[in-house]
Amino acid sequence: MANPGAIAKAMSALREDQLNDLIKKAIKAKVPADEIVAECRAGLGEVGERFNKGEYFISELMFAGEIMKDVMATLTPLLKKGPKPKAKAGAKHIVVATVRGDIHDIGKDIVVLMLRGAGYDVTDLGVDVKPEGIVDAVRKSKAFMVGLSVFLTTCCKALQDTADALKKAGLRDQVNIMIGGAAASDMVAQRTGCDSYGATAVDAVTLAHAAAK
Ligand code: B12
Repeated sequence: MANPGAIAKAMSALREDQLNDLIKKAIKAKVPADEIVAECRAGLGEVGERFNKGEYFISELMFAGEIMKDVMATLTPLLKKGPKPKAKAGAKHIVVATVRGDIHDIGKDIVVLMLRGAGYDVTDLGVDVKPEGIVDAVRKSKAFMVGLSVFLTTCCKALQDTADALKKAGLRDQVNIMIGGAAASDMVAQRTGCDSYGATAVDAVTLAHAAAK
C-alpha cells in the first residue's frame, strides 16, 4: 500500500470521493483486493467508535454502509480472481446467515463470496434469519457447516438458540457452526454452543477446510 492508513482514514471521515480515488490508485498499483477491504474495515471500525462516542449518528452509520457496498461492487470481481484453495471432495454445502434481529450483511456477503470462490456450495439465507430458517436450510441441503454473522451483542442469544434448534432437530452432530462479525469472538462461540470463531472471510474458508470431512 503506497500510503498506509489513508484508505481507512478516508473511510472513517466518510470522504467518499477521496476514498474512491485512493481505491482506484491502489487497484492500479496492484494492491491485493483483500488488503483494500481490510483497510476499509479498519475505517468502518472507527466509524463505529465515533458512533459510540456520539460524534456520528445513525445517518452516518447508514452512509458508511452505503459507501462500503459501493466499494464492494468494485472489489468483488477482483476478490473473485484471487488465488483460492479448493474445497475437499465430499463436504460441499454450507449455510450462511446473519442471525435473527441483525441486519448487517456486508461482511457476510464477503464470507459467502470467498466460500463460493473456494469451491463450496453456499445457501445464503440473508439477514435477520430465525433459527428455524437455518434448521430448514441445513435439512434440505445436508450442509456440513453453518456460518453465522452477528454484529449486535444483543443478538448473541440467537446464536445459542440456533445451536439449540439444530440440536433439537437432530442435526447438530452433522454440522459444524462457525461464527463471525463484530459481536463474535472465541468466547462467544464457546458460550453459545457454537464450534469456532473467525475474524475474517479468509478465516471462514480456513475453518470450512478444517471442518470438511
Ligand atoms: C455499516 C454498519 C451498519 C449499517 C449496516 C449496513 C449493512 N448493509 O450491513 C447499518 C446502518 C444498517 C447499521 C445499523 C445498526 N448498527 Co451497525 N455498524 C456498521 C459498522 C460501522 C460496519 C459493519 C461493516 O459492514 N463492516 C465491514 C465488513 C467488511 O467487515 P465485517 O462486517 O467485520 O465482516 C468481516 C468479518 O467480521 C468476517 N465475518 C463476518 N461475518 C462472518 C461470519 C463468519 C462465519 C466468519 C467466520 C467471519 C465473518 O468476515 C468479514 C470480511 O472479512 C459496524 C462497526 C464495526 N466495527 O463493525 C457497526 C455496528 C456493528 N453497528 C452497531 C449498532 C449499534 C447498530 C444499530 C443498533 C444502530 C441503531 N441505533 O439503529 C443498528 C442495528 C440494525 C440491526 N437490527 O441490525 C454497533 C454494534 C454494537 C454492539 N456491541 O452491539 C457497531 C459495532 C458500531 C459500534 N457502535 O461500535 N450498522
